[in-house]
Amino acid sequence: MSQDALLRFDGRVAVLQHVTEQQFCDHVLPARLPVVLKGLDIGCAPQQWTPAYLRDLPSSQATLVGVHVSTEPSGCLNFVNRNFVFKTMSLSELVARCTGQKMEPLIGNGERYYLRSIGANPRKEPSSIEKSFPDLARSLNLPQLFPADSEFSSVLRITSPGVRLWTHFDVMDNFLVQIRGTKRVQLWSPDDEENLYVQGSSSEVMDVDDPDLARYPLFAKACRWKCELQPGDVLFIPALWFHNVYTEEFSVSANVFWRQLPKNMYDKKDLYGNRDPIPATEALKAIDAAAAKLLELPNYYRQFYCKRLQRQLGSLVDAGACGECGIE
Ligand SMILES: O=C(O)CCC(=O)C(=O)O
Repeated sequence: MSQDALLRFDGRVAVLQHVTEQQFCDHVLPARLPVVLKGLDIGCAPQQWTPAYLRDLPSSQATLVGVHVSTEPSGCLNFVNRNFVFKTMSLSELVARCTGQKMEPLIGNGERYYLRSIGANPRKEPSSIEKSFPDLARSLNLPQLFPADSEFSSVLRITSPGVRLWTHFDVMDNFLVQIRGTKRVQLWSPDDEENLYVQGSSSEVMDVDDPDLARYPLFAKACRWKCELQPGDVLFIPALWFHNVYTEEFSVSANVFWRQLPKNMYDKKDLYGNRDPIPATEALKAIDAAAAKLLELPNYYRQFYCKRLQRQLGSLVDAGACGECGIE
């Protein structure tokens, strides 16, 4: 099926050069749209982090990482059905496996690998590149275009060719910094939540380039935005924007996530930046309780009060969005 036939609007993510912190805060951040930032100083990592450098660094041999391993032929990692297992290996071994070095399979033929780093104390703290990979952190400048005290985590991502990461959203703003290889990113605005068959923070629609429209008909209505990231590029992914990432070749990226809500609105147990903010969690619980109460009424009354409730909730939403894609 032609992908373009599915789209009402084929959005290209805007590209901006040499953005300053002031410009980012005054113009980019308030627009709540994804943007590719070029020309930022991210350090010498794009030149230095060759596969051989990453594999042979003494600390890479000593550093253990938990890796998603999958034999799914399409390469689509699926969080809803979990078509991967976690295996622990050294960073050196991961790089060797991702770059095609012949090694004993861990779970079967056709393995693909995906690292999303976690905290040094994974039950207590979010990922920090500085803490877990200090040698690498020295040659990487993560963009600091936001207040330093709002930083939440920094994440290292290493991917073998042909991996697609499931569509999901995070509740924090995020820079995805491309270091080696290219990545194709597709994004959907929060306004498309109703078309994406979301469970938790992940979409059930796996192969977004060839979706099963008989099963997921509303997906055809969703407007996708696209960009391709080259080494040195930084993608700003605003909180709640859905994203799906495809890596054609060996890829290394890093993220920095930061808070824009007051700290106490985030779930303290959230180490990944993908749990609903506390006021939203409480509101969703209250809606569940309201639904249970309305079920006590006969249908005739229930319909009347459901409509009132819908109107009350609808009046909370700013009516500023325009057009099919909800762009302000
Ligand atoms: O680049 C990737 O592999 C995934 C990026 C991602 O999910 C994120 O930045 O939140």
